[in-house]
Amino acid sequence: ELEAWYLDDSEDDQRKPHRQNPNRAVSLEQLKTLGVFYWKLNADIYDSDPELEKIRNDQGYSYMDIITIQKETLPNYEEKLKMFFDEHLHLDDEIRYILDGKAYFDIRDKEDLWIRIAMNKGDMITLPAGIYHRFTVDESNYTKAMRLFVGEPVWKAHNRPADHFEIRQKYVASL
Ligand code: KMT
Ligand code: NI
Repeated sequence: ELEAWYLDDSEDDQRKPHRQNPNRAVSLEQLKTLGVFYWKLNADIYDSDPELEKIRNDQGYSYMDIITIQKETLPNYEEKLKMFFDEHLHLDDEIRYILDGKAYFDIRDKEDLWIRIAMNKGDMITLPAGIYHRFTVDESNYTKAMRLFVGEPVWKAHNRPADHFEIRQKYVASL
């Protein structure tokens, strides 16, 4: 299952787990209260997976592409990683399905504390529009992810502070 925990406050390499000692685990139930949803799928058959098809139909995830995040294949790798790790929000849900490798999504909880979500092969997640978050690869430096979107994708990230957006206020009110 999905594992999540509260981050420590060290400035050390973002790719490290940054668990507190002792670890402060966060459950799927807690993530749900923040509007984060999760599915576990068989990434070996993503090309022809009826379960994925059903989710895409039910949720209206009409758009999809695949991004491979590794130094050798992603143009401007370092720059992009830096951008992904800047705290930001989007005006739409961020939907990601890990097809291979690993990654971390960090999200803010209701008290504005960082929660780290460890994503492994087969993990699919939705971050709600308006939630502050960031992304990083882990120490394996490799992840292949499907990006899904309702309709035409809008990748624009609004770095914090972005509290004036209506979607942000709507999200905060939903908590
Ligand atoms: C984002 O907006 O945080 C991202 O697109 C993260 C990288 S995609 C796996
Ligand atoms: Ni994002």
